[in-house]
Amino acid sequence: MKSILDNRPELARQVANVAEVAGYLWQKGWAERNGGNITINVTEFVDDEIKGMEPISDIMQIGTTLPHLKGCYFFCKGTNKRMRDLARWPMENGSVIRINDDCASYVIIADNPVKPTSELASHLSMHNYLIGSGSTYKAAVHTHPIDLVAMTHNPAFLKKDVLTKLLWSMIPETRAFCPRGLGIIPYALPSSVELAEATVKELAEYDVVMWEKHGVCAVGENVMEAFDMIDTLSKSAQIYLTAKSMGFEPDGMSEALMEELKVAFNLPK
Ligand code: 2HA
Ligand code: ZN
Repeated sequence: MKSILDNRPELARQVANVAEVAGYLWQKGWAERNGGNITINVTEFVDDEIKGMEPISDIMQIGTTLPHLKGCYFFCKGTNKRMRDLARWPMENGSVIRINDDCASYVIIADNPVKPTSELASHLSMHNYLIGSGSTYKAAVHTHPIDLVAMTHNPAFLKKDVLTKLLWSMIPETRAFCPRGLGIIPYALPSSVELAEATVKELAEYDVVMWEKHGVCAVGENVMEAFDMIDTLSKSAQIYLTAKSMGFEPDGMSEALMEELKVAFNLPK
């Protein structure tokens, strides 16, 4: 079967990276059934032939208007599709969409009419924010890490930057590789525009945010970077949990050690 990826090695590489990360999310146990979603902005890989491609779907509404996305293209995991299937067959479990000139609707252009993720409003709102703020980030990943989601069931951890400081203090890498910390978004209905708007607000300060009692959402330069930040935070959560299950409260790195790290690595916060 003909694919939009044929003779487009760079675009194919982007989709292969999404498939690789989808496999990791499944292996981690973070992607039950159709849980989680990935979108990447592939506009820079779009040539004139792609621009001329006829839609293979009806016009569909995003649910919100996103002015910076006019004429942009995204590869999106399909709604109701399994991460573990996206890993093996990305073009059967995801699709390329084009945002229409009204900035409020889109069409699917390839390869199959797979309707994009149920969290499309959140994902596209994040991409819209990123473009509008001059960011070079191209990827958004949403997944359900067991340890991090469990932590959001404790109200004490929902106060601003309590989790950021706790997770940073478990192992130096977490502060170094997730230097903007972890934002918290109070519970909102999955797929809602309210959740999308709350997520975008937090991106001014964080690259990774928790959706209370639901999951985590990360943005990054590419899909691998977004995954790595979530993986690093999850590692810290695992260290915390392991210490607690051994029967003690982990000491955590002291404020002085954290400050030393901040200076040594020239970290932003
Ligand atoms: O796509 O994770 O939040 C399934 C979800 C919705
Ligand atoms: Zn989810």
